[in-house]
Amino acid sequence: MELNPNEKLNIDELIKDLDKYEPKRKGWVWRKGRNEKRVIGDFEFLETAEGIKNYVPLPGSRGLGKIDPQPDCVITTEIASGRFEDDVRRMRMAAWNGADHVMVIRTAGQSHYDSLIEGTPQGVGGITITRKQCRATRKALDLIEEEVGRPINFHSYVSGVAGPDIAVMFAEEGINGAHQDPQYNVLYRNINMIRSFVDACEAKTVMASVDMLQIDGAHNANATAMKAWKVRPELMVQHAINSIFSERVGMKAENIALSTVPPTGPPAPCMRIDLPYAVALRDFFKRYKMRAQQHTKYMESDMREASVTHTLNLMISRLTSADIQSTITPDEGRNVPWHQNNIAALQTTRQALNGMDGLREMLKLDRDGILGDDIREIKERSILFMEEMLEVGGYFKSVEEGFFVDSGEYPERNGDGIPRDMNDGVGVGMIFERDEDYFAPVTAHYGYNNIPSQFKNPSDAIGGDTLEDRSKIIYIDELDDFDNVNARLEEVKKYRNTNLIKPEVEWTADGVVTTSLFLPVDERTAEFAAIQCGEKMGLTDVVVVHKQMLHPSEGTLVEIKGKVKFDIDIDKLVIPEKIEVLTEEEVKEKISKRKIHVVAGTVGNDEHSVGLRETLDIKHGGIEKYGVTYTFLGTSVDIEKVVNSAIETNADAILISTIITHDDIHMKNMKKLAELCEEKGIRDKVMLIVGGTQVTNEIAKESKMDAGFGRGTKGIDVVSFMVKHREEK
Ligand code: Z98
Repeated sequence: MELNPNEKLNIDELIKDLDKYEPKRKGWVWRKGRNEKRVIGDFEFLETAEGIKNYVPLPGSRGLGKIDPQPDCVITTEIASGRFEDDVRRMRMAAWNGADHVMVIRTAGQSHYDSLIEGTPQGVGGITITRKQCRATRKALDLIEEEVGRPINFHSYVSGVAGPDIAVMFAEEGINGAHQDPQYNVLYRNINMIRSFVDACEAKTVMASVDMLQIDGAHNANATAMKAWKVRPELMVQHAINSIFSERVGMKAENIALSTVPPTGPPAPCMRIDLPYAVALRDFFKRYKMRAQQHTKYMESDMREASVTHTLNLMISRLTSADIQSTITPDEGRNVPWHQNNIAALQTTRQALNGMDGLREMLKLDRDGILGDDIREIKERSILFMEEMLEVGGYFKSVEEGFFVDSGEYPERNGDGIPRDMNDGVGVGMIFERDEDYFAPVTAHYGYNNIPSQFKNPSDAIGGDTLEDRSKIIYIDELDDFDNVNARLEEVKKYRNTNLIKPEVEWTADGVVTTSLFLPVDERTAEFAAIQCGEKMGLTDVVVVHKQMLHPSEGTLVEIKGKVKFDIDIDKLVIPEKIEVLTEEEVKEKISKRKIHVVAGTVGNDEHSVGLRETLDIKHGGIEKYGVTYTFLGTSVDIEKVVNSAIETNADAILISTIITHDDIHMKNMKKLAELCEEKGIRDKVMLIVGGTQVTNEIAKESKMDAGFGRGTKGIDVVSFMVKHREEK
């Protein structure tokens, strides 16, 4: 199976023969060619990696040769809509938009399952992580990485009471990275702390055996604390505990990444709080990788606000460093992320990182002033925190005493931390000391193992374990007759590779659309009025996803989402032929060799000249920019005058503009122009071009013109036509 950019990912093919599929490789991959200067287009970049084969360039790159410099760090996107069969399509779009780390959030509650789940049940707020889902997703990513020409890291979470089981399955299925941090289980999932740390030893050993990258969970304190900026010292402590613990268990330092999030966001003076924290972290944890996650705590549903906060976060990454730049979709506060918002976050990231390329070479952080003072203070507070932990008897005791996620800035304490009892929590009492003759015939295994002397490797006893001999993996397909991928695909059969489509935000044919409305009333009234507007527009399931009061009584902006009931039959669409436009360079070169002169004016009784001027003048990228000269006759010009002027100036083209369409006057004027040119014997020599808001190429041609241009036309479109048409003639 191979991907063709002009064809959709074939989901049926993807899920076929999954029982036999083997991942192409294991282990984490960084971008290639970091720390090299690189010339891309007209510019030299200081902080890029090797480019990719297939990509969607940033919108602004149109005037910059459509370059797409890939920043030097791995870029993450989180995709987990609940249906893996839809997510793989989004992953493909994300890869084309610069993502090479795909994180799949787990379905709500999976942490509490004490074993693996099989099949592909639909997830809630995430994906049910199962072998089949992992295998299908890895298979899709294996194809997508071929298509873009860069490896893609697949990532999920090794947490909950089945942590070690998940780790083994991930190792078998070629998952490249995972969050693993026993403190996460203890604090946020109330899993017994001894169980959690013992499980972590096993899980980390398995992850290490296949070089998976580990990301910790310290940032969750940030997200949970009442005042996120107050937990900076504690965050350092949590990072330290998991990192050192992981190394002791056997992970390589280079496979350990800290999950760092700038703790706060505007309108707080966030750079002054977040930057010292970021620097202190990098000072303390030099041996490890930095995964810069984006701040989400002080964000609601405003996409613009989220993008600005993200951009400030990206500036911190550029002023310090980031090995992985994680992106959170700007619509997190309103719904489960949608296709376009994953892409928006990736574009914000590439745009900001490209724009700030080399910033560090020009600006030096001033450690002598307030920055240095704050860095020192954070470090001192975190060391004192650790000292107190030792005083009370260690990590477990300090958790029991509620040291963590307290809203006071250490050493201040507000007594609102998350205390957990060492003898309580999920899975309590489930840790047993190994017997003297304990023997587990597996290679990636933590701790005591009484390996019989005849075996070099413990797994020799069974002729290799599942990590060494894949044929021993038991692949279980769907177990639920109703909740499975085949049933879901059947439901949307009508829309899969047929002529029917529906708008979509996350799942095939979900029918969801959004609309923005400004309503000249207060916020509460606007909210309900907007729902009614949506219903009157024919939408169902209308929900307000964002509202912003612009003034208490003058008005409110509301965004609603709703579903459309209709389908679009693409076979019945009338799509005019696409006109290929030459590049600016091609056009300039051809005109420099053979000039073009144009006579232009608005004709009849038409006084609207703005569009025509935009098409002519250099200021707005009009045809003058490409070397075309013109005689502008003004507005409401008589057709005869236009033709005479063309004869006098020996023009190559006549460009008329006509906005008024009353009584088809625009078409009459076109015909009149063509006929007069014929009469005067210049029709073969001059190109006749018409522009206007109601003009289409078809109308123009019917009216004896050579070409017509409507709304949105740029100078390059017109000039490109003239150059090509002249050559054809
Ligand atoms: C992120 N989406 O950083 P459940 N383990 C750790 C975690 O940080 C998380 C989980 C497990 C954000 C934050 N983090 C979410 C260390 C979640 C998730 O229990 O299956 O939800 O585990 O990627």
